[in-house]
Amino acid sequence: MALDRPAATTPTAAPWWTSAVVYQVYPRSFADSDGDGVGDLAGLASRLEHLQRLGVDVIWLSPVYASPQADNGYDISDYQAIDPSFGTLEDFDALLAQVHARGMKLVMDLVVNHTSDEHPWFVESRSSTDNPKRDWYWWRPPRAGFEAGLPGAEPTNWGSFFSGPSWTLDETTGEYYLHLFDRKQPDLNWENPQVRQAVHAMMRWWLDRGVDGFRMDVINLISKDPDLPDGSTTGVGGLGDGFPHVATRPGVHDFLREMNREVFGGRVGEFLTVGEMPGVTWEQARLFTDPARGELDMVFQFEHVSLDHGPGGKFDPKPLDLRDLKASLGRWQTALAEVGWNSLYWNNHDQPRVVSRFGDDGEHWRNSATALATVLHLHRGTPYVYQGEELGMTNAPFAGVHEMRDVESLNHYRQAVAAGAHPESVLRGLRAMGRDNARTPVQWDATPHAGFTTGEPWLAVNPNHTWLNAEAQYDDPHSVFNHYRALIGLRHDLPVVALGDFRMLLPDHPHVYAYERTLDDTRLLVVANLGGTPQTAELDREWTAADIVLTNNPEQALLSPGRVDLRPWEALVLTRTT
Ligand code: TEU
Repeated sequence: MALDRPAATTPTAAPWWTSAVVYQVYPRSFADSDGDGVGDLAGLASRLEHLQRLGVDVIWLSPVYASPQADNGYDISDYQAIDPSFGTLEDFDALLAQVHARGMKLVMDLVVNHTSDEHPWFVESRSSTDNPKRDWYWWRPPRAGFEAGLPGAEPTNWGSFFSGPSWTLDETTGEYYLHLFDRKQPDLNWENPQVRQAVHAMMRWWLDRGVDGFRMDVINLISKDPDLPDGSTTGVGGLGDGFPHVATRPGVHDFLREMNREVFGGRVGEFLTVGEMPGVTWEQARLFTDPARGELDMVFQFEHVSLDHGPGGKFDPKPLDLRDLKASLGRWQTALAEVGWNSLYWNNHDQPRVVSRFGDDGEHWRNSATALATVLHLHRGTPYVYQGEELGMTNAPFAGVHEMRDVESLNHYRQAVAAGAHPESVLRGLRAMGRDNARTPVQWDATPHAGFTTGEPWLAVNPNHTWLNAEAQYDDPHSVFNHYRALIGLRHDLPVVALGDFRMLLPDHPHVYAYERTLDDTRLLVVANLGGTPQTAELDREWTAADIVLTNNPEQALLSPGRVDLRPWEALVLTRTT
């Protein structure tokens, strides 16, 4: 991250990542080189041509560190070693050299809100109450008046993101330790300067190795209220909501500024930092991404990917109202227009596949995938493409919970059924919103296991890989893959895409998403029918004579003075000079 940022954001002085596109690799499911059914670094290296052809600039590599894999690598037991399932440090260095040789960058996934319970730091910390590393984690005695191990004895009533209490009793010392996620992911105590210094040293070690930055896992959760107060009992099973006491507290800003000074200070280079921040508001994001504050380049916010969460939460989905989506994304465009910067995403390894979620993975699969991509990519911000999204990969047809692997889904299923929910209704929520949907192997070709592995894949390949795969799309000018290539090309070639002002149009139209981008005398119009029935959109008459920059429909656009008639899932990009 360049700390001495330029004053203006004109095309010449804008940070490099304003015109960059990031591609997320979830290595476990990307490409397997040794036939063990799990993706690995050599497999990724063998597929770099795919990424170069797509035109992306940066690879965000989900964790490949040593890990017991309780949460598929988001539970780290050695930050400076590669898990044998992914390869070796030599494999990593070879991959990084190839990525750089191709003119791309690579950022690591920094998971430092918590470690694995098998990390030596935690093994030491749990060994005794007076161990020097005891205060590297959150330990507390049973709640006064309660017997250790019995319900209610947990130090707070907080629930875990992964179901159940967020405290686990450790028999060795008779105290509880905090884990906001799985019990195998104990939370680090960032109030302890020794913890921060150890994290900074590790980050510098990776930068010295040549990496180009970090995606920071739940980084807004690292500052807890040291009084550890109970949450309001609103959670499932009487578990309180600890979120207000651990999320986006003021201390996070101090920790990030310190991290910047200690890790990036004095370094010359083009770095990228993006903080994943569940629950962050646009007001808070302005502070985190204000270049003058030296904290982060951008954040991942969750407002737009929570709009279809029903009364029962994520696994109780409800239909998306496009007007809500436009209001949300429009709010973030306005909020970060003058100060800060947006990340732009539909997908990642935690979200269901957008073409199944917000599009139509049946009759209008291709057009809905390309329309959604067009709408997202031409906003102001840095787009993130999640592996397989560029192919239009869909949710998978899980027959039952036995085919799922994700700790969040499996814990939710157990807890919900134990609480009396009908298994089929719980499965419906998991099939629609479960994270395994994003983790089925990338579909490279129509061969068995889609060319992902020669062995038995750790998670079943989607049966639709027989027609939905990269090989089938490379040479099809109308494929999802080539539409993504075109969108990425527009960001590289047109300054108005990277730096133009944003203005939402037709905010109340229930099916059409339309907006304008303006830079100097150049205007760009994006207008898309995000639905399965024909729609008409009123446009300024000047757009009648505009040039068509991109469309996802090979048929002649139905442009007439003051309006455009859009076929189902038709997206149109027009440009003109004023
Ligand atoms: O996810 C943080 C987070 O908010 C999760 O609760 C996730 O968004 C949720 O599953 C959506 O319902 C990060 C990582 O991206 C995720 O893969 C890890 O499991 C989690 O942190 C713990 O490291």
